[in-house]
Amino acid sequence: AIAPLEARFQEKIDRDIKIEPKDWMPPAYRQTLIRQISQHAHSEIVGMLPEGNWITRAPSLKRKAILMAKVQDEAGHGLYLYSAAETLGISRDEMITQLHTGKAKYSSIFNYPTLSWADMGAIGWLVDGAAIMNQVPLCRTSYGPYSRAMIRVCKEESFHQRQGFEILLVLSKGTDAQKAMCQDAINRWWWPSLMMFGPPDDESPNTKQSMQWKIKRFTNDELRQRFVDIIAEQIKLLGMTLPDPDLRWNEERQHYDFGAINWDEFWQVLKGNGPCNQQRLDARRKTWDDGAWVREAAKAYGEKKVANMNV
Ligand code: FAQ
Repeated sequence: AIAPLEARFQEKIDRDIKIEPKDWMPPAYRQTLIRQISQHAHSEIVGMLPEGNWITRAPSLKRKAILMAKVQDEAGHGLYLYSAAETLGISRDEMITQLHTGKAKYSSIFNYPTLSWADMGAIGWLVDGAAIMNQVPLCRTSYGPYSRAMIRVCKEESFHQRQGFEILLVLSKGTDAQKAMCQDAINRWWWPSLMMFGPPDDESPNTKQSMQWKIKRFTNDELRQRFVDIIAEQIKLLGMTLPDPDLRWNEERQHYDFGAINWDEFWQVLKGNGPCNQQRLDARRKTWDDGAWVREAAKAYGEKKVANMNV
């Protein structure tokens, strides 16, 4: 007797009525959301590591304060997203175990190293830029708690992107060494940021169903193209270039054409073979183990409080 329920569910989706935690939903819809939201949460948390690497080496007090605030925002995003996923019936412990055992994915982009200060600019501009392109439509995703979490996340990401672009703008007007550092960071982050949108549509097993359920509002390739179109214009303001000889405006399509993405590299990174996969997971596991005493203390305190109330 699940068919009428499914039909009513799809009708709600088609009418753009949000699905809320206590509403009936197909088990596969729930599982897809748990997968996507938890992976999104893990990305925010693992995403703190590449930038955390530069907090102690930021070139000025102002830059350090801004970078610390940005990395803290990412922790906040991770926490909203874990909370949104918990409304679907999975516990936070379970999600964290999935991350630490390598069962759950997180964004491929965070498996690349941050080699210079200019990388903080390139991450803000390109990585947060790609994140916004993907997440603004998620403010209209069909699951209520996820869509509401996205609104604040997107506001903060917009600030992150502006600060990244400004870092690069300053470097692009600096000494020859600073200009070279700026170009080098753009060269290294460009292709991995295009991979953030996921595999091409014809190799994306989840897109079709997720579009029908309005979990995703645009396909991977649609969002990637929009991103290329915007960045190909913004790069001109920096007086830098994108590392793609095939990038050119296509008058007929009214879009930029761009070169082939190295999908072998993408699938290798997903399998755990990127430059920093091991380092990132080790760092997360170590932080979890080092924090055991805090969890124990909080639990003991909670138990004491309950015991006192019973007196
Ligand atoms: N990395 O069938 P599809 C941020 C997996 S932003 C790793 O197309 P789907 C902010 C995919 O999970 C980054 N894995 O999948 C920040 C699936 O595997 P599974 C996070 C990827 O879900 C900025 C398989 O490949 N943003 O953190 C990637 O329909 C700066 C097949 O793919 C989000 O998570 C990838 N790039 O579409 C923080 C946004 N792409 O699970 C710090 C929400 C695909 O079946 C600093 N997520 N895979 O084993 C989404 O919009 C979607 O999940 C996509 C993938 C578009 C990422």
